[in-house]
Amino acid sequence: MSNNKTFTMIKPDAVANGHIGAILDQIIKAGFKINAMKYIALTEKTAGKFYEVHKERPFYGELVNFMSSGPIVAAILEKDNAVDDFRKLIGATDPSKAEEGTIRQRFAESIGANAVHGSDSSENAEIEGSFFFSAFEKF
Ligand code: 3AN
Repeated sequence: MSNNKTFTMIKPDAVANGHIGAILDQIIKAGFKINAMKYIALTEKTAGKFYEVHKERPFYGELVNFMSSGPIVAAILEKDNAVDDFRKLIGATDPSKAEEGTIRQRFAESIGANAVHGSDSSENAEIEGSFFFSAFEKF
């Protein structure tokens, strides 16, 4: 599978804290093109479905509650080596361990409220992007 797309969400904490613009600016300046984007709120049901792979993890309930607590920005991003380059740009899951200058180091509050999501493989990027966007919404 080609590795030129990834999927991201700007999470409710970063939206509530006014960081949408700064985060998008950092993403675009890092060379990512926006292939699809929407400002939307997940319900508990849709968040639960999106994070179904984490169902058995102890933080699943907390994660679903948090991700349905306010609006998010969902987007498909395009760039060579998109998945790995985006994971580098956002930094470690735990913002206290994220490298200086990464999106999570700059904008995240905690391991749960960690500002952004980034797909962990091209296969998951495709699944996650299709969860939010139809063919008519991708450019
Ligand atoms: P990443 O998003 O960096 O791939 P994963 O896949 O391990 O991290 O976890 C998915 C999401 O679950 C994270 N983005 C974070 O919001 C949440 N999460 C991960 N670990 C914890 C934890 N220990 N406590 C609360 N939430 C967590």
